[in-house]
Amino acid sequence: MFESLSERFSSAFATLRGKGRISESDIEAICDEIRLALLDGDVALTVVNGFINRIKQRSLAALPEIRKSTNQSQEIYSIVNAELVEILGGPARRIRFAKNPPTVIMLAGLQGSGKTTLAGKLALFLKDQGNTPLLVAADLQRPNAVTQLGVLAESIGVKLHAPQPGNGVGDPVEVAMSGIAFAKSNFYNIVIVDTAGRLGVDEELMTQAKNIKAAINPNETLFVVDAMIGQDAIRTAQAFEDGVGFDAVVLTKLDGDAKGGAALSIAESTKKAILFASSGEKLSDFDYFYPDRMASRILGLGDIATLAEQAKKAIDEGSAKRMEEKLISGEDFTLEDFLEQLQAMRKMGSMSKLLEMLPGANSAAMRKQIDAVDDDELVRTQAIVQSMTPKERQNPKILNGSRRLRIAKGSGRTVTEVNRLIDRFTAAQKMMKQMRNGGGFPGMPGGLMGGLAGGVLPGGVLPGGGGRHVHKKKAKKKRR
Ligand SMILES: Nc1nc2c(ncn2[C@@H]2O[C@H](COP(=O)(O)OP(=O)(O)O)[C@@H](O)[C@H]2O)c(=O)[nH]1
Ligand SMILES: [Mg+2]
Repeated sequence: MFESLSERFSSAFATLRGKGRISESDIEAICDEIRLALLDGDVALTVVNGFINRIKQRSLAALPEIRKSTNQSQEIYSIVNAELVEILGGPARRIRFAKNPPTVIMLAGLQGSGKTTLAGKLALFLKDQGNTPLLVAADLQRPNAVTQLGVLAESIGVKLHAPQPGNGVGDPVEVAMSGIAFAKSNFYNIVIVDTAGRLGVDEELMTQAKNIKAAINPNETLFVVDAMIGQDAIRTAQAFEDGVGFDAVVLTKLDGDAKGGAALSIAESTKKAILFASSGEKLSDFDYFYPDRMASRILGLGDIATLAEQAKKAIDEGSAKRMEEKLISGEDFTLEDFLEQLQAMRKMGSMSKLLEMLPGANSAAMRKQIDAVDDDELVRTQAIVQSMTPKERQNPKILNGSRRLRIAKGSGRTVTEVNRLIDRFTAAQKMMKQMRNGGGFPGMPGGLMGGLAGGVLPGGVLPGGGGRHVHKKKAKKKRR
């Protein structure tokens, strides 16, 4: 998502950067370009118009000040970024927990929008934070809806409250209410109520959701919407607001290749916060929604904050510290470290998703690398490194022909693959040295970047090799 949008923002700003001194007509020109990019990206017309007007007004009003700046395009960039964060909902909002537990969260939305999946993701997310969630299956419309939630609940070790089998269809309002009573008497501190959806907005669906809501009075009613449905998202949101009423939005399927217009227009058009973002079919593809990080991605700056957080989760503190000390002391990055980083990366999830968070991920060159990433490569690479002796991992220089042949046999790979890995590792090692001198990505465990570069990127090495380098190189290329 956002690839084409982000590419167009980048190129619009590249033109502006080339100007040096910025005039009123330059501001008009970039506003026109952004306007077209947003409309092509399926952002709602009213949202686009408001956005462009604010940018134009702010930029023109600040023009005398901007002209004094040594980096005038950067000033405009900051205004666009601030307005982008604003239409994405401003400061991130968090769940409002009930003063007296349980906190009741109800999910509403069209069929297929991702409610049931979200119920599981949310339960896991809250459980990991030390809560005791209860999942309530109040979707009695489809026969296997209860089973679907039951399977999810079991896989994450969360209790499911569902109608007793054999009781006929059952009443969703009753199931929801008995779920809350069950949570109270058994000390579950959060109740997540999954409800039924239809393919389109219809009267009966709205009434049912409204009745459930009236009966259980949730602390948060979340409208779940598939970001792939584009302009329809706004109409659907309006219908749910009128028919049921909701407190916040959850965007799902942000991993899709849609243009992303819904994500951009929904907060602005509903005036509700986007609380969570769902970005894949796996239960871990889920997080709070951060307007500033999303804006950064759209502007082509990547999402280093999320990447660093995920890295922190996957890499244990001791190993991160050891890596840092190594970087500082100038000690060599060994295959042993490399293996450790690869294992951590596997814990972090899909490689292409991780790489998409890097600055410049939507540039043509990076896109090509990301598209060529093969997640199984990580597994193969790991097998090769594991077939080396500890001595070889510490000192790859001793890897002569016969050792390489033995490793290839041991890991079931070819000698060519072993050679390629060693070449990549050497390149990664070099990159680590560069990072030591260049500062690297702020907040990123250093070794991880080495792992990324040597382990999975088909081209071998990331562009630039360190935080500052990336920007410099990109800027240079674009100006030509
Ligand atoms: N790619 C992707 N698929 C998702 C996401 N969330 C849900 N899905 C898929 O969308 C389909 C419908 O999801 P489901 O939770 O059953 O929707 P519900 O009808 O609203 O309960 C399922 O195949 C899910 O695996 C997401 O964030 N990304
Ligand atoms: Mg469902």
